[in-house]
Amino acid sequence: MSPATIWGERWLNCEQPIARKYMEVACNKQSLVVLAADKNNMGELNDLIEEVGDYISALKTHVDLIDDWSKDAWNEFITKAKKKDLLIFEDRKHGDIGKIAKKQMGGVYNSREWADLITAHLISGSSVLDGIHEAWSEVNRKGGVLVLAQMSSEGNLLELPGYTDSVIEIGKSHSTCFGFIGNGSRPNELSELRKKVGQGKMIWTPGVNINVNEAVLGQRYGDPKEAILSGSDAIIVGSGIYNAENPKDAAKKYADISWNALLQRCE
Ligand code: S5P
Repeated sequence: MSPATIWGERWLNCEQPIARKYMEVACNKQSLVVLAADKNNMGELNDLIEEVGDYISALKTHVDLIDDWSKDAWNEFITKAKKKDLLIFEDRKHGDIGKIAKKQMGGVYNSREWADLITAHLISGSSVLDGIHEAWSEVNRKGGVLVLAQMSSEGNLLELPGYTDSVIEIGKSHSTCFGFIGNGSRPNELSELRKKVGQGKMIWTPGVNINVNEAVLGQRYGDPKEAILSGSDAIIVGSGIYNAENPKDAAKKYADISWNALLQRCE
């Protein structure tokens, strides 16, 4: 199915190449699944991407989780993921002032060179977005930031009155903001978020799992289908896939659920 048929105006009006790329890949693979590849070593990461890479549309990493990280091994892994047509999304959760966020895009991990997308909190204000933008520009790249507007964890302080609204206001008007992280575990909060964000930016949602009781340490889970129906454009799934008895089957299942929910949303 063509992206224009599925995404309609959002595809036609979209000015961000990365968002277009995501919408296109999602249609090709019929999947709105972003894999949270929260594994601790390169071997497991490589195995996981081989196994489920065909059923997901983006790869979310936490590069600092890896025990045996090396530049070469990482580059090889990223090359493999790109061959599977995946956007690379580093979940760095930046939050420092602009000039430091800019430097943090370099350093040992040098995420400005390989990450297409990156997360940031706006607790320090909009300069974090400018800093990240400048870091990408210096290596002749243009990436997108997913700004945390909501979180899935219980008792998170983004819920304090006014915070989410301020984040939406800044993010909506900033060209480096690709979209927002929304709380996948609470469909009503997601619908509210979509209303406020409008159609111009993406909303990607962690906190989804077919087995909602699997949440630990303050994580909260909601139903993946409900998340898409409530306005999410991508479900971020980690343990629901990599801890499954058969990760490939699990990835296929999340892909089907997400795609069918999108079709239902388009009806
Ligand atoms: O509010 C949030 C934001 C994020 S990015 N809640 C989250 O869980 N995440 C991330 O999504 C988290 O860092 C992890 O990588 C993933 C959820 O993993 P799961 O195993 O609970 O599906």
